[in-house]
Amino acid sequence: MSFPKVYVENIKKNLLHIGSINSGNIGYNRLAFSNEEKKANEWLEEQLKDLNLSVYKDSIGNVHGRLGSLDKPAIAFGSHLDTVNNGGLYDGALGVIIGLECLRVLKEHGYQGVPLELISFVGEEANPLGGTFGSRATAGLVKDGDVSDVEMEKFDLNMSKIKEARKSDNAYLSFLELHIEQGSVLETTNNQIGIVTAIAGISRMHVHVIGKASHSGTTPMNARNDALVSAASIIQYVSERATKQNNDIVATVGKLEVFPNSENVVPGDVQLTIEVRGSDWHEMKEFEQRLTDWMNANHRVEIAVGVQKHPNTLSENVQKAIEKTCQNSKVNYHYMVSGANHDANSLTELTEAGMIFIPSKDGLSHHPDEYSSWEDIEVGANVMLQTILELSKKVN
Ligand code: HGY
Ligand code: MN
Ligand code: MN
Repeated sequence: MSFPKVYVENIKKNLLHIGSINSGNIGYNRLAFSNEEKKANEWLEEQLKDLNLSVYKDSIGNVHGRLGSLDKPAIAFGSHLDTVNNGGLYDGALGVIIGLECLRVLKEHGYQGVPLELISFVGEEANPLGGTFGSRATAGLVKDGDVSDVEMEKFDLNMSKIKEARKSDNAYLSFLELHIEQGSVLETTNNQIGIVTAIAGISRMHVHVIGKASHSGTTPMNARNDALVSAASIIQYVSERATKQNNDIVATVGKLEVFPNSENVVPGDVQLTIEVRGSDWHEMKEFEQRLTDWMNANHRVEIAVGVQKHPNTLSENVQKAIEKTCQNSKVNYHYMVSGANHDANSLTELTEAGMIFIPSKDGLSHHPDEYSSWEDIEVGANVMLQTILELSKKVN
């Protein structure tokens, strides 16, 4: 087979089309399980059918497009088409669109190797069922009791559909995800490709801060029990403690609700989520315990455990295949840990998973101004294409 290359104009056209499926006017909005996510995946199904590939949507909405036999293990690759609120054009969608272009090019070049399968996973971003939902279900990581029936029914889901989406341990030979870095390591080290060695763990605590609602005009300042003032000191403490850590732990309070949330009522209750990430689970748990002890000693709180995703190392074999491709293509690369979570993390449960990062301008992501250059995108897409071939050679 002659040396296949991607056609970056295709990637640009398709990515901008996906970006046009948008429910909002600030940034890109295709929330998990929204009509926009569904429409984007329906468009992808059409593109895959136009390539005469074997296409199907599984029982929870993940879209699969396969080049080659359906009854042999495949090399899989993909990402997600949902976004955060007011998100960027590239997060998730770039990996799916580049996977589509790789399938198109390889089919055009008469590829005859091991089966190749593109997967677009639903519900990767934070959502009531827990992020990386579609890939966790594929890997059998969504267990009975993880999600309430009420929440599942909101998205027309149930445990039997979730279990039906699970793939067997030998379904895939490997899984590869191309993604924007969403940080500034590649930019500051002047590299075009990141080879991901591990994905940080995520642990979330849902904290109910308890105060006492009262009239904002008649309650003296020294007689108040203001839940929002307590929440503010908790948020300050979380940020200060995380900053003082001498490890890679980061901690965020990105979601907060005030009750009754009225201008003339002293806040009685606050619901907030503390998210802790890091590459060492034991350090993360120690840090959380410190927060919990301090909150219990200084405020009235009820704490519920949220999403718990352990950090995972990625496959050495896949890392080496990406490295070999970069060396052959004379592209400078950098080994690195991912602070963001990805569907590849879920797939480590099922097969050898790896990730290719391309640079994010100013390290910005989950923001309308998220940007990666078409030059970096073309380099990344060709590294993805050649890595797929490198992995398929290892099998034949
Ligand atoms: O939260 C994450 O790390 C990913 O962007 N869903
Ligand atoms: Mn994201
Ligand atoms: Mn993503």
